[in-house]
Amino acid sequence: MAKKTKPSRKVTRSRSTNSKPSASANASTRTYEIPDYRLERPNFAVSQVRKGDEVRYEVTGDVSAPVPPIRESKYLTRQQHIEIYRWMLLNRKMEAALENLYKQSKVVGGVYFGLGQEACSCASAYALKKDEWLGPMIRNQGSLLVRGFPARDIMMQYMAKAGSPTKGRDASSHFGDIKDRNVVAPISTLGDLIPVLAGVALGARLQGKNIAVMTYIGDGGQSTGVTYEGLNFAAVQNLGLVLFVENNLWGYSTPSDMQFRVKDLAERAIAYGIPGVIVDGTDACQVYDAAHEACERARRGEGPTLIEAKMMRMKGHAIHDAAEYVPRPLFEYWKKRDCITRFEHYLVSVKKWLSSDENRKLIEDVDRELEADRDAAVNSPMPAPETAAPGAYCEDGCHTIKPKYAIPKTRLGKSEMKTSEAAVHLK
Ligand SMILES: Cc1ncc(C[n+]2csc(CCOP(=O)(O)OP(=O)(O)O)c2C)c(N)n1
Ligand SMILES: [Mg+2]
Repeated sequence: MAKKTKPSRKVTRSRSTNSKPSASANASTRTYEIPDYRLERPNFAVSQVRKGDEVRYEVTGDVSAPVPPIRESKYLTRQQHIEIYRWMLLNRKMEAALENLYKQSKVVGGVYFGLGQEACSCASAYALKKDEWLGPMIRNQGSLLVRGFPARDIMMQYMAKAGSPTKGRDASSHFGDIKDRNVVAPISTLGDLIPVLAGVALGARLQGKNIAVMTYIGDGGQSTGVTYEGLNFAAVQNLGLVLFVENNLWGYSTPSDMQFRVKDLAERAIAYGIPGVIVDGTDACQVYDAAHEACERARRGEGPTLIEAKMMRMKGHAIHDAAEYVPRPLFEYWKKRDCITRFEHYLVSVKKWLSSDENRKLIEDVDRELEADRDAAVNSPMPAPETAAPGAYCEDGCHTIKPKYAIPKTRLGKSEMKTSEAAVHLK
């Protein structure tokens, strides 16, 4: 069951052997522990209020609590803290650049942001070794950076450029790299990455290796059936899956209080028979330490871990969504808990591992890298139309896939069908 460590929450479940009330004397009680590493436990709820035709959300509870400090990491060196901080900065600044590119009509499609979630994306992926595997979701662009994708690749992908990872065939996040960086492309169908990553761990096991594989699911996405199926499979097979449940309080416009009844999503771990842990997703040290411990379990062949990272989606679902439905006090509460500002303060003022001068240079260095990448991405060519088909299903050139465009068979010979009205003919 869940590991016994100090900062934990007890979950008690009574089991009656008989459904009649009188059987309560025979009831036995089991206690499970969910380690909760947060240094504060926010105490508020979001509820739906209807007034006539209008539906809005209200937040009740204490939103004025003081901002918690960063929890000291048990594992990270000074240099590693600074590296994670740099990834987080790059993650945020890249997304700000993408927002501008979108406003300049250079982006094809939408843009998804992980604003406020950079600590979770970057510090989690940082815990993986080079030969281990990651399956990011749309908000985990920071994880992609940590795994070695340059910001240029991500920006080119959003602009559907010829040099992007999918060579312009996809305009947002559906790309990975199964050759060098061990990154499985995100799957939009929520939860489907979980069995895929479990399968990667199983594949490694069949080759005689226990490795850690990591993926993410949101507070909304964890309600899907495939989340249960994938995690249950990993649990019974003892596969080294590290599942981050990113509880950012919203699934589109649905608050998590209307998505599930358990107090903490980490409690779900009890029902899978695996450890569940709660961390503050805005604290890079907590995220890293929990990820590291889960990866170490995975490497020892001890099976999966569910880590619930609590934080807040600081923008709408995607760029088209202004998040008007989110109560303002909630944004204000989480803005004070910004993962980058707090980590910067920790490194510069608390630990004094970065002088103000070094910090400024580091920020300038990130800006320079990003600007160079953005300019290269903007100035790179769009794909030629004839490159659309080859390589969509296999490596470029290894198979020839003949286009099957023709006039539908059923209508062949009927004089009213013009060539311009031809539809795709599937044999
Ligand atoms: C199986 C499935 N159902 C619905 C959707 C549509 N959809 C895409 S994102 C989203 C909300 C996801 O919320 P959450 O899991 O909390 O992730 P977040 O956006 O907060 O990161 C929904 C419903 C989908 N992609 N897949
Ligand atoms: Mg969510």
